[in-house]
Parts: sequence; structure tokens; C-alpha cells
Amino acid sequence: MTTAKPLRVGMVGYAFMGAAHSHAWRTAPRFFDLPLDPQLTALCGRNDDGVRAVAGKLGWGSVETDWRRLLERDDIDLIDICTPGNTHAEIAIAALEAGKHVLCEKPLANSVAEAERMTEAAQAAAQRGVFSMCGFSYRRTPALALAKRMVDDGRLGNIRHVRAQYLQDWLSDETAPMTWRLDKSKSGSGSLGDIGAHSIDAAQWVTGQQITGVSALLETFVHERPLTGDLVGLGGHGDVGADAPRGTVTVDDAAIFTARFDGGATSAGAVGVFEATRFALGRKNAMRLEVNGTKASLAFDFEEMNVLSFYDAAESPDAGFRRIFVTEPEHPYAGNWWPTGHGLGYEHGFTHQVVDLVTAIGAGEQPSPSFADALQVQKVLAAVEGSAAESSRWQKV
Ligand code: SOE
Repeated sequence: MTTAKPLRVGMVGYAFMGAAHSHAWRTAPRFFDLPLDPQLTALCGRNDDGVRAVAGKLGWGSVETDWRRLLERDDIDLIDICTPGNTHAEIAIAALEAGKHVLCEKPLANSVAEAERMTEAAQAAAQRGVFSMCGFSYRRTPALALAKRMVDDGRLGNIRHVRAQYLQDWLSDETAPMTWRLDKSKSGSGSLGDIGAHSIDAAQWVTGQQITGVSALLETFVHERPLTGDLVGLGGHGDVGADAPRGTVTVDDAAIFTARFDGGATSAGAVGVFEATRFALGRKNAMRLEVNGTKASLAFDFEEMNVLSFYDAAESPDAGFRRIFVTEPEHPYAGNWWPTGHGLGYEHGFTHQVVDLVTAIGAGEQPSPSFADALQVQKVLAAVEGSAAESSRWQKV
């Protein structure tokens, strides 16, 4: 039995991210020593039957159908926002003003203006000991965290190239149904914000450099898709008739851009190439990052998420890239799980996110990534859209 003070969570939204976060809240205190004891106090969703069914399955103690009720309840300490981007700003700002800590899914918002308001609210709340974090969960993949540690330790030297791809294929089928992720008024953007945002965050975080400008193009391959009714989750293969009613896709299917970085603590900034698409047949969740420095290179692919490839120029050239199996006790997060060599999965990133969030809140410190960090990503997203709208003209961030 833990003696830690409870951290009572109210979560809004219960689809894909809601399930991943629920699992994380439940699992984190079972494998990590936390300063506070997370409790799955209330789950909120607009559909009473739907939210009740999921709450029972995922282990939530009570339900609400209006997120404002969560803010009124004095048995809730933290609001976890797992809803589409168009709702983030309103919920997060109100929650912070009500004195609740906030975990908000990425991308932080649907516009820079919203993200700026959220950041102001977050900074004001932090003065009162009320904290917030944005859910860039890939930072918590042990192999990517190890990549960052190696860059911070100077093992790559100065960074010259960043190559970031996030490739999926769940929209390749033209009859895959419409979802909220394809509706700009809900999601803000398409591949760019949903998956490209992860690449931008990971690239900046691992290298310690910020993107200062971009030249971009966006493409939408399929402009209409069958409406199946619920509009949630990631679509799969379409199984609706050819004459089913169709909805209009209002976001990018693919986003490609080049970028310059600011150099961080080093003198010369890196250059980067980014690609985000949900049309890369055969690539299921290939969130890839390759970094070339003056001393070494590293490469990561989420489809082999327990591996970090590392090439050290100080070794014999024919040593080639070596595959580090990131499951040793001294690797980030890995020591709290299984014996060496017994790898982790997608859900562990979310569990580690809870660990880092609760540890920071318990210590009275600002968790990372802060809303200010996520605002910077939002500015890159906006610059990409701005550049694409002007035939790839260079846009400063
Ligand atoms: C959540 O972090 C997320 O970005 C989803 O929104 C994407 O759709 C998923 O494929 C990767 O994770």
C-alpha cells in the first residue's frame, strides 16, 4: 500500500488517446515509485452510454458528460485532455484557472493564437503551483531518450543534419472512412499536426536546437471519404458501400518540408528534412529520426522501437552502424521494467509520460514539455502551412 498523497485525475475524451492515457495512469504507480498516487477518479465524454461503458472497462471511478463538471468537483486535482485539438484551449485554460493541473494531448492547439493563450494561462498558474504539460509521448521512448542523452553528452559533436519522417498508411485506402482527424475545424491540420508535430518536437528535443525557418509543401490526395457515423479513432479499410454519403477532407494528407535549426549551444545550425504522411503503404508507424553530427550519427525507427542505431566515426569505418538494444537497466526508463532484452511497446511511452509528469508535480517543478515548448512546435506547424500556401516560400518561425 502506498502512503503517497492521491493525485485525482479527471480525463476528458476516451477514444484512442483516452485508452492509452488510462492504461498509463493505472500502470505508472505499479512499476515506478511516484511521489503522488494517481487515481482514475472521473472520465468525461458527451455520450452518457458511451462514457459509462468505457469507464467500466478502463477502470474509472465515475463519469461526467460535461467537462465543466470536472472543474467544479473538488475531488479532482488534474485534468487530462484527450479530445480533438479544437477543444484544447477552452478546457485547458478553464482547468488551470480552476486550480487543476493539466496534461494536454498534442498538438497543443489548433492555432498559434490559442497556443499563446494557453501558454499565458500555464505560466500564470505555475506561479500558484498549478502545472501543465503537453503530451509529446515519443520523448519517453527509451531509445529516443537515450538518443537525447548521447547528444547532450557530446557524443555526436556538432549536429549537421536532421532527417525526420513519420510514415503511416492507414489512409492509403481511398474508401477508409472520414474521421475527426480529417476535419480541419477539429484537428487543425492533417498529417502535419497529428504526426509531423511529434517529429518536430522529437527533432528539436533530441538536438537541443530550435527550428528557425521552413520551406514546405502540403498535399491532399483524397478529397472525400465515406461518413460512417462515429468519426473517431484511426480509420481502417473501408467497408461501406460505394454510394455511402461522403464527407470532405479539409486537411493535408502529406506534409514535406526543409528546415533550418538555430544551432542551440553550438555555433552552426543544423539543416533538416521532414516528411509526414498517412499514405506510405507498408509503413505502419515509422516514426524515424536520423541525426548526423561531426563525430557520430544516430538513427531511430519506432517500428523497431527498442533499438537505437549508432555510428561512431572514431571506430573503424567498417564497424558500421551498431544496434543498441535499449533494454539495459542504465537506459532511460528501462530498469523499471523487465530483465535485459525484454523490450517495451507503444503504451510504455504514455506510462513514462505519467511518471515524469507526476514526479515533477510532486517536486513542485515545471514538467517538460511545457506549454511554452509546445507553443514553439505550434509556430513551426503554422510556418509550414504558411510556406505551403505561398508555393513553398521560405517562412521564418
Ligand atoms: C498521439 O500521440 C498520436 O499522435 C496520434 O494522434 C496519432 O494518430 C498516432 O498515430 C500517433 O500518436
